[in-house]
Amino acid sequence: MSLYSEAEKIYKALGVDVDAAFRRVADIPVSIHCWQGDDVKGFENSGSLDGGIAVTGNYPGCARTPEELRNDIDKVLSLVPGAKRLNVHAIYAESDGGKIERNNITAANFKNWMAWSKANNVPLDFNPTFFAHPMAADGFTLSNADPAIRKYWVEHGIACRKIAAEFGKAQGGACITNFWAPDGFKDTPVDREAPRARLKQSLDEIFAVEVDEQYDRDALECKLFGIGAESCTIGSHEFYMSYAMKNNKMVCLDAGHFHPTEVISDKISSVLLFADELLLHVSRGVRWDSDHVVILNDELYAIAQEILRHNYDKRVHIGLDYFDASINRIGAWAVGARAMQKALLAAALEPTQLLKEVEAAGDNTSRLALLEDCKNLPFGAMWQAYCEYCKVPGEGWIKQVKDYEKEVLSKR
Ligand code: RNT
Ligand code: ZN
Repeated sequence: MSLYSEAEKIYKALGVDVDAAFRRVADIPVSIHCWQGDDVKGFENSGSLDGGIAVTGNYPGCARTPEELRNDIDKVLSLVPGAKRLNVHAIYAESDGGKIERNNITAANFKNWMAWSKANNVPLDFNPTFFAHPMAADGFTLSNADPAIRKYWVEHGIACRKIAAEFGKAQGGACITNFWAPDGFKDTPVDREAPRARLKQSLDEIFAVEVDEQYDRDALECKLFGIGAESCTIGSHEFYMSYAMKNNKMVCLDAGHFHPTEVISDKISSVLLFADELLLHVSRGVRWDSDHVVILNDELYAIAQEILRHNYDKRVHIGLDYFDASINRIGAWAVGARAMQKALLAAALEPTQLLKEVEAAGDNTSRLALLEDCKNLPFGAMWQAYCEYCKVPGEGWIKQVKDYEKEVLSKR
């Protein structure tokens, strides 16, 4: 008797259909972020990373060109089970030698990404880039008091939605476009209202341009604070939640963008009682929004449980958002994406029906006991089998990363 069939019996006794769980999880797309591969640099050479986010480490082998980055992504995708999407930022625009102006970019600047998407059958998501640019030097973009600067960023937002719609058309399904702007004050402002009014005005101007919903859907990402913008973030939780609800947009909840004791897993069911869809940035903050590699911790389990227990498979869009340059970037990427898959699989293999029954009966003792016993289920055998089902390596996958490091990364 194999480890797998023993394990399957144990799950079956709890009322869990393992085959159905594999099929279900393999069908939930996870949008893998392109920016783990090159430390959020992009191809513009217009300035170093800012906006209150930071990448630390200088592990050798960073992708230097679009081709290198796409090759690295191919490697990562080969190590991650389940349905995948690729999340691209506007700074990953390519030009044929000319200078890229963010307010003027078009789908032509992403034709190589679109060709890659088609060839690999991996749909694209998109993000305007409101940071790492001379026009963002004072820390204010869409809420800037200077009308010329604000106009530039509004034009960027409009250009990005048009590009996203082209992606959507080409891939036959909506591209999710996520708006995050770093705007905020280092020290206590006197007027918190005016910049927020300008941000609202900018978003109104951006979304006033008709873009087919079938091809582009927009999300708005709030944040508590950023480095250098500790005292007041213009795009706060209340700001974007209100804006999104009123204007029929999605909110994006980033796991690192709230108070350290606050968790996004608890927010999902609240948001989805009022909105059709929601975007997540699955990340791991260590003491601050440090964007550490996602690992299988309590909060990751909880996020996956919330999605699966309430059958939000199609209403929650899962995006990854972390960047670590202190270790092999491909390994970092794959660890995080595989952890997301593990959490989804564990949630799909949970005896949810049983748990709901004891809860409904008011038997909180059994609920606690069962939840604890679930931690002893033979998940390892299931993970290995799920990886085989998805034709990706289970145990021992890191060897492939090490080989790639030797053959490819170390020669850069
Ligand atoms: C920053 C936000 C944002 C970025 C990416 C690169 O705090 O989380 O989503 O990480 O757009
Ligand atoms: Zn994010």
